[in-house]
Amino acid sequence: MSVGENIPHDSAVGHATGQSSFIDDRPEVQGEVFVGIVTSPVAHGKIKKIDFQEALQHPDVLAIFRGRDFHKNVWGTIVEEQPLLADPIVSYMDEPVLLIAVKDRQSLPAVRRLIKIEMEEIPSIFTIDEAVAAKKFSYVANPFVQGNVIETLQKSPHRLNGVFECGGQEHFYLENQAAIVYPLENGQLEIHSSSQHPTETQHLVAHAVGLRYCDVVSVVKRLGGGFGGKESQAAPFAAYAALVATKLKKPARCVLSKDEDMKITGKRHPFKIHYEVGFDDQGLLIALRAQLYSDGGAYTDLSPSILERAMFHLDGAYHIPNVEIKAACCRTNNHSNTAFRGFGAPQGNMAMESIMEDIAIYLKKDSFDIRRANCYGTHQRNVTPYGQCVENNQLPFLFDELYKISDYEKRSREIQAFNLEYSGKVRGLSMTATKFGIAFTARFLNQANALVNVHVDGTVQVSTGATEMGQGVNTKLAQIVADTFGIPSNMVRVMPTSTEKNHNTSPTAASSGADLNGAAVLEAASRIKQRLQGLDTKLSWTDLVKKAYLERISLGEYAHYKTPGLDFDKNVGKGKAFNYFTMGTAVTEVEVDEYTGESKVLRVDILMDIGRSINPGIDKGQVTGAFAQAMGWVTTEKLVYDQKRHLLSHSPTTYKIPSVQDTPPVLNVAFIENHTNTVNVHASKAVGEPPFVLGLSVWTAIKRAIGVRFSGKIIPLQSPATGEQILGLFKKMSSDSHK
Ligand code: MTE
Ligand code: QUE
Ligand code: MOS
Repeated sequence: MSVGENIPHDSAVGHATGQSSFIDDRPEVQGEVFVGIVTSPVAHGKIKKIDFQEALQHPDVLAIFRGRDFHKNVWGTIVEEQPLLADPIVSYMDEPVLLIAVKDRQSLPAVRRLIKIEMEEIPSIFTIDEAVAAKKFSYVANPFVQGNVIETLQKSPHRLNGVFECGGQEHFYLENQAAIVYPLENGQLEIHSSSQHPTETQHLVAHAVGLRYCDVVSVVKRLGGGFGGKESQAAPFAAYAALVATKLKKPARCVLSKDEDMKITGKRHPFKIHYEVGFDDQGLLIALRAQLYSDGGAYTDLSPSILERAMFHLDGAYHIPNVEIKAACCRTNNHSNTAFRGFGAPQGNMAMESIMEDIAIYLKKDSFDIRRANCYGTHQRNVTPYGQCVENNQLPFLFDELYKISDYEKRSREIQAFNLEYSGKVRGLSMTATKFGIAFTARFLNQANALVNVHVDGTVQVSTGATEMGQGVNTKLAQIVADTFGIPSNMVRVMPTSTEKNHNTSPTAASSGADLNGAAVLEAASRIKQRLQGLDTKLSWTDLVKKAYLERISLGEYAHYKTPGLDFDKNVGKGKAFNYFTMGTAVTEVEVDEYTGESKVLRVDILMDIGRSINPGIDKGQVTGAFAQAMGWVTTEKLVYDQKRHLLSHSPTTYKIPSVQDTPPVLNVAFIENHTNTVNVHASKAVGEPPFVLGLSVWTAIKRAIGVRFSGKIIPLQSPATGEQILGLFKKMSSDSHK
């Protein structure tokens, strides 16, 4: 019981009624100050002079700080190289440069106008092409190689090559970056922030103001969405508040506006992928050679791990006998790009799905047949480019089953008929798939710890390093504990995440929050249960707990979990990188208007293997949410900059995320039965990121729809497929075909 039930999200009522408390909902305490940020006016330059004397005279201003005021003005999750406040070199437009401590945040615009920054500009690099030409890389990965690519490419009956580009994406969480820091006794600090990684926040704050880790407590109650954007990049804002709190010995609050957040923080990595693919008459892949470039922006951040995950997911759901994948991360003068749901996998997978459509057009076959033929096998053709065997492979079944339940064949014929009848509109149908590797590819992160306290009234408090950002991890953890004890899940409270209770935690990321913390919680709760089983088992739960207390039996437990068996070695590019794979297929039908370029999603069918779900209702929400988010990425969410690299699309009026009107009128989500994933807690599978990749079917369906008018021609569609791009393609391709 409890595990597998559709228990409502533990914040469902709170969110719907507005009672859930986020960082900026915390009541202002006496003496509290607000921390405003002043940012760079150029994308690349040297600060010659900052004059803030006049600003200091403003009655609301308490102090102004520069980078040099930090104990240590440098941070970085993988490489320590990024200044907290740029000083003297700024490396991207709107990079934070100064902090203003004010009594009232309303004064900030007036104060900012009193500050003069003199810059000496330095030439900038904004695009992947410019960075590649200048050999500006923040990271070059060791390639993945299998078989003999050069020889097999040469011998392939058919070859295609091309360049595929996809754009970035703004996280658009509803709660912007936010932190409040309270100074305690003896210089200690208590941080409350909206972070996916409380431990990184604790560590960075300690470095920034010169404290030991034991003098900093970092608390996260919940996030109003993170999506990867608050994994590494939440920490600097806590450091800003910590600096002010330490210097002024007052509580300090740093909360960004949407515009500021969109301009300052990093986004999904744009990618440019060059490829050459060889295949036979049936469309079976023989060889693939690919070179991936990502735009990491000005600093390294998590880019190396994101680039690697793109390499790991370039294969998508398809077996490639001979393959060579090279990859590099470009250093540019853009905001430092960061984790975003999928973590590079969508970008890699997208290139492959694009190739699948191209092969289909080239061979004049249905792209479903090409995909199905290339799909990883269950006993053969099941080794990935990095040498890991695809075990428990459900992909062939997922393809065939969705083909049936989505009525693919019949609808395909109907769409052909529709497209023959001229209406100024064309329709496309396309099925894509994902095989999402679950585990942090950085092995040390695959660990978690949990604390379970049973109180004498029988209620339970649970604490882990997992952060609740809407994905429902707290509800799942409560279910696991309730299930272990055989009690209703409302007797279990998941407490705010705090580094005081759970130390050295990993970020809640890589979709493994519930996996890792769930396993640790299960272990802790099981040990308590074992101790209770020594007592009279006929007693009710509460009487049993009371008796255990009187018998002086410990009712608390702490446990640690690490994922066994991971051994990927990046020096040779081989090994077991993932604990298992979450798999799924999706088929999308779109309609594209030839005269406006507008695209509409008519119907979506999704079929996934998420193992034995701990909470199918929450998981369904994850699937539909991720799909919609991906749909935005591949259609309307375009980041636009001016020549100086000001972000022009810095608010919801100019940056178009999917709205309720864009929701597909038919959106069917189904899960297959699979109880065999015994390598994970309760045989469940992670669900947070994998369905994002399925949103690619919207893009491939658009690509197919455009292709209707240009029979046999490969459609060089890039992502996002905005109306502008689609219209441009129709125009260009029709004028080309008249030449
Ligand atoms: N769902 C909601 N509602 N809000 C979020 O911020 N983040 C996603 C996903 N689902 C997110 C979400 C990302 S990027 C990840 S890695 C996972 O949730 C993290 O949570 P989990 O590991 O507990 O699934
Ligand atoms: C998936 C992820 C992450 C990852 C690898 C994945 C992730 C993350 C890191 C990471 C890597 C190196 C570090 C570090 C973190 O790797 O979220 O602190 O030094 O943070 O496959 O989601
Ligand atoms: Mo998710 S991008 O791994 O935070």
